[in-house]
Amino acid sequence: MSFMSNFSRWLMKKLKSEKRAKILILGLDSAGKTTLTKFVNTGGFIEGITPTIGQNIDTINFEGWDITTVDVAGQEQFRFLWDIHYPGSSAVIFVIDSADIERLPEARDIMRVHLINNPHLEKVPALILANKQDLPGAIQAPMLIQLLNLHLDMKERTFAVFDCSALTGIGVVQAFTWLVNQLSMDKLEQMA
Ligand code: G3D
Ligand code: MG
Repeated sequence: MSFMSNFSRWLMKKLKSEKRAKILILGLDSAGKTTLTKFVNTGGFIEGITPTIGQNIDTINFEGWDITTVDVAGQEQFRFLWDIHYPGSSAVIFVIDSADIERLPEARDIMRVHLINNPHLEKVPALILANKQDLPGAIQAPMLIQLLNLHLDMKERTFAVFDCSALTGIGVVQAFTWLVNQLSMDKLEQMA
C-alpha cells in the first residue's frame, strides 16, 4: 500500500475520531436559539418550547459531527453565565431575530461585548444567523452586515452571515455546512 493511501486512511480516521466540538450558540432571548437547536436535532419545527431558564446544554449531530451547544438564555440576569463557557470553544453561532428591528441595537451591543471583543473567541469561526427570514420585513444578510458593522468589526475574523428560518428550515443546512467545513479545515491545520 502506498504512503499516500496509508496517509489518507490515517487522516480520515483521525478526522472521524475528532469530529467533536464545543460550539456556543449565543444571542438575545427570543432570537430562536432553542428552536434552531431542536430543528437541527430533529429535522423539524418544535412547537411550545418554553423559554430557556439559566442554561440548556444540548448536542447537535450534523453530518457526523457531535456539536455540543450551550444555549444560554439571553435575559440580562443570566449573561454572567456566558463567561463560563467561552474557553475551549471551537466555534460560535450568534442568532439574530432579523425581523425585530427594534432590538437590533441591543443585539449589536451584545455581539460587541460577547463575540467581537471577546479574546476567547477571536480565533474561532463565527456563524451569524439572520434568523426568522420567514417573517415579513426580515432584514437579509447583506443589509445586516452593514447595520451591525460586521464588514469592519469582523474583517480580521473568519465569519459568515446566513439567512435562515428555524421555523421552515430554509438556510439552516447551508449555514451548518459552512460551519463544519471551517471546523474540518481547523482540524487539518492543527494536524499539519
Ligand atoms: P431563544 O431560545 O433564542 O430564546 P426560542 O428563542 O427558540 O425560544 O424562540 C423564541 C420564539 O421565536 C418562539 O416563538 C419560536 O417559535 C420563534 N421562532 C424561532 N425561530 C423562528 C423563525 O425562524 N421564524 C419564526 N417565525 N419564529 C421563530 P413563541 O411564540 O413560542 O415565543
Ligand atoms: Mg432558548
